Amino acid sequence: MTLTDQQQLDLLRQMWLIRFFEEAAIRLYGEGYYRGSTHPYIAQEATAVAISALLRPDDQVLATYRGHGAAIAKGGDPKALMAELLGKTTGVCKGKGGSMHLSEPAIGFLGSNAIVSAQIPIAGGVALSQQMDDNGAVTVCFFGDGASCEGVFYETLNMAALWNLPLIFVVENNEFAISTHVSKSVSVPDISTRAQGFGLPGVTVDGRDVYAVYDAASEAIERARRGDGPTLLEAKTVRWTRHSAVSAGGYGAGADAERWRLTDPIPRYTDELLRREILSAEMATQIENAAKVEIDAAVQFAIDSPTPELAAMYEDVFA
Ligand SMILES: Cc1ncc(C[n+]2csc(CCOP(=O)(O)OP(=O)(O)O)c2C)c(N)n1
Repeated sequence: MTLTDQQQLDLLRQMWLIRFFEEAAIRLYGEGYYRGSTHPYIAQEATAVAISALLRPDDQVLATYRGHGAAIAKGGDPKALMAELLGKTTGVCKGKGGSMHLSEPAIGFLGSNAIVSAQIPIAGGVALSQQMDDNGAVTVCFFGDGASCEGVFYETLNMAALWNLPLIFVVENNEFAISTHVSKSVSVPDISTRAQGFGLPGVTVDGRDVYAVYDAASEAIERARRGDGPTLLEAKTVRWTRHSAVSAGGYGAGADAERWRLTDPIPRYTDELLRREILSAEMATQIENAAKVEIDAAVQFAIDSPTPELAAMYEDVFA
């Protein structure tokens, strides 16, 4: 599959939407608009947008608590997502999920999950149901380098390989699990090589490179749609910000600033679009400004939306 010029421009728009959404989420948290926490997807935008560009509406995505970007990339409405963070009735889960429990089945975003690696076996079950429905739909499961050290990851790799499930495991290696560097927790240089032990293809790409992610994901998704089974795709990136709005971990203020700048996927992708003459400098500014306006409107919408009535606590609860 190849991307049209319009699709390539749209990916830039989505990356800016995610970047501004995350910056607003951090700011609003700091200003006391919501509690819990928030885990920024800043600097990882290229991975979610490139993969989602290949997905159908009925393909399913599962993500971690760092899942705002995956939700937006799958077509989530920033207004309803921001309202969810703020616990408002207009949120995707009527304000009961919050930042770490976003879910919008109607667009194929089954959910983000606060428990490290918990979404991986769930994704195995989702892919199994797609296989039984035999409709060519696939499941994409995002998780981190830390999650790739959990037992359920290996159990799911094994069963998914055994049953040829239409599942794409996407490990976003952002070098850190809170404050533990990947060199202290993972025994191999490339997490993707762990696929070999399960007889699966494993591929490592630069997760900050839209085209590299797109090409690798394209192969993995086509393989899954053909019924040839899962792939482990590793997207290498760098976490810029603290682990979350409330926790420590990661870099101290100002440290590695140059590295952050060099690895920012947005200017990198912008430069590539300019080089390919798909984008002009003027269009680049327009796309960035329009995304800013859209996120500002989402913030205002979320702030202005009502909080749930107490009685709503008993709605949508199953036993
Ligand atoms: C089962 C479980 N253990 C521990 C935690 C606490 N915890 C939250 S995030 C995190 C780090 C996970 O790192 P990684 O999988 O690399 O993803 P990242 O946060 O870098 O995206 C930990 C240990 C948790 N939420 N769930």
